[in-house]
Amino acid sequence: MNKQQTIVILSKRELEKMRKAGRLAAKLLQHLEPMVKPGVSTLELNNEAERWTQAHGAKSAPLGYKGYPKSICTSVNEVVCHGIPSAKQILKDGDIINIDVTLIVDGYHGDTSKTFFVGTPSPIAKKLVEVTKECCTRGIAQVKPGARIGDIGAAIQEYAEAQGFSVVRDFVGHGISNVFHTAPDIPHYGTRGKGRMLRPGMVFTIEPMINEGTWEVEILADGWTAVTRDRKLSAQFEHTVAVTEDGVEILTLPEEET
Ligand code: EYF
Ligand code: CO
Repeated sequence: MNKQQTIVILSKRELEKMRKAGRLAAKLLQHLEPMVKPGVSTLELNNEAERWTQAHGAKSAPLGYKGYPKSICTSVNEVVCHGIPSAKQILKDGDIINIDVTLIVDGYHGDTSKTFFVGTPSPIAKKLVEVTKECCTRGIAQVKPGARIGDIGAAIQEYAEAQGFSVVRDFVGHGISNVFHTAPDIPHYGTRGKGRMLRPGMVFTIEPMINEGTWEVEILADGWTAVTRDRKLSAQFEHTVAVTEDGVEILTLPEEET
């Protein structure tokens, strides 16, 4: 029989630490955005992210995590996730790039990502990125006490597929706190009313990866980089969220909401 995994409920003190980590991670994405231009290498983005993180007294969670070699993930065009920054990868007009950052502040993690346009996007790239952002928003809107994890995935899948796109199955959102990845898994596809019930104090990421073509992925020979099997475009947005007494709090926004 499958034993249910424990989902940790964070204390008020822990939630305050998650807010600090989430806000700093969001500010790092804001800081990197003006650098996203044709001619910039993904290694330059990585190095600036690492410099800024250290200057703000934080730590990059991906660096060394399970052996990952860099501080951020930079996933360009057909790369679904975990693209490794490289001096050889120079951004060009029309590319899309997801930058995924996770910072550790006072022991707690803030995990967020956005997909940016490099110069002027093609019509299909523009639509894919806009739909993926809306998928993330619709997933977050499902979060409240008493809702089920399946409600999140169903909302994302319904919208993505209605727009003619597909939802990646192999990578999911995750619980997050003083550890980077923990229970529960948050699939970005699914059935309403299914899965574990959400309770105040649960914290997890919602990070849909939406593909232009097939949902299937392959891992490149480097052992890290996930790409679409048909090499068509993929986009992603991610927030870290907390279930509150009456709904949801997005922890990875750049400023405190009043
Ligand atoms: C061994 C890594 C491990 N994993 C997840 C390690 O949740 C994330 N982003 O939202 C996330 C980010 C990173 C990450 C960065 C590095 N890793 C990557 C790929 C395979 C793998 O298996
Ligand atoms: Co994540």
